Amino acid sequence: MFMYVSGYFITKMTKFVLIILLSIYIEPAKSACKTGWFGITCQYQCHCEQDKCDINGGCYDETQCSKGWFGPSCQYVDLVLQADKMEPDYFHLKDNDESTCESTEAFRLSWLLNHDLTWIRIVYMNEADANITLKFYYGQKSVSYTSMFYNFYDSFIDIYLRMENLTNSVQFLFGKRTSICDVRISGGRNMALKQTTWQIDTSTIGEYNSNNAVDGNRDPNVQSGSCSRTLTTKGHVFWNLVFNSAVDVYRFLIVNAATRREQLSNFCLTVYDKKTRKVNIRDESSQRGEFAYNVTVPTTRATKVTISINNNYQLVLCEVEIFGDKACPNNYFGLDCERPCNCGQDEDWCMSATGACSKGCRTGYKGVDCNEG
Ligand SMILES: [Ca+2]
Ligand SMILES: [Ca+2]
Repeated sequence: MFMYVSGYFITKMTKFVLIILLSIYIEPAKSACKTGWFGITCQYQCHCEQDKCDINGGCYDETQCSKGWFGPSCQYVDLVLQADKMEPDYFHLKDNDESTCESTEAFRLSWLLNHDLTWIRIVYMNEADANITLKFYYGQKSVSYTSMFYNFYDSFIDIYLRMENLTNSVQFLFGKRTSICDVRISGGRNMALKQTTWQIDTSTIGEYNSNNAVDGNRDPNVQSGSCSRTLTTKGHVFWNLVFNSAVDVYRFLIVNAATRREQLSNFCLTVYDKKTRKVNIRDESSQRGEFAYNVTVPTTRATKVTISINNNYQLVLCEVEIFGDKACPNNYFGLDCERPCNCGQDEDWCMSATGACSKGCRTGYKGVDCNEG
């Protein structure tokens, strides 16, 4: 008698269990890392709104990439938001909202810095339109590109480029009045984060460890425990970073300490590539030291980066961010080059960032990453 369960109750119980199971199933796999990080070894910084990243860096709870970030796992900096000038100044093209649009025939973005551009995304209100021309400039001079391909999707296009020289201005021409909702220009992802570092003396472990400069925290307060600092021995002081695997780099952000900023003036930045070719960039701008240094170079294959100062007492770096992308082996892409490309032809150019193919996906595959059957 006690074992009797009515049919009605069983149905209710089944429903209840089903709902529980379903809610466990649809619950996104949240990152097991500290808030603000994701990845197998928690090596990637989360760039979803409110730090709501799943284990792959995707955004849950209907959040999207934080303003200033876009692309796979929100890992790519948006240079549109870093532009010093937009003419005309279209607010809705840079508001991180794909539902707000502007009607335009043309606009132009300019930066004080020079950039090597690799990838541009344009989001349309309606169907993406093939009728678009991009013009690049360095000051008044026109800059050409060595290759470019367009990939069309329902409401956006991706344009991938290889530039001949650095550019500081891009003009978008649509041919006729067109409703555009968002424009993104990739400034790469931060490849320096959590990489292997060391500095001239290893005795400064702990509080001023060399890896404080790649901990994802730009806090310029030396006492906060997020800056690297060498000991005070006068001579050639240096800080080194080695990438886990080769990367293509084009932009550096070096955050100075808030106090005694003059110590970092006249630093030398050296980029080593596979053939130990050196690209030296010396700061000659000032003796007083800036809050932060932005340095751009044409895309350079890098395995190691050194920041050094001659004849100095100390080298303090509160954060070093190096923007670019992985130099994936042929036919692989992804944050760790872990995903095979599905390009139609093996000699296709497959983008490390998205897996997009220069001559289209292999037959039977579609989508930005050519991964949908
Ligand atoms: Ca918008
Ligand atoms: Ca730091």
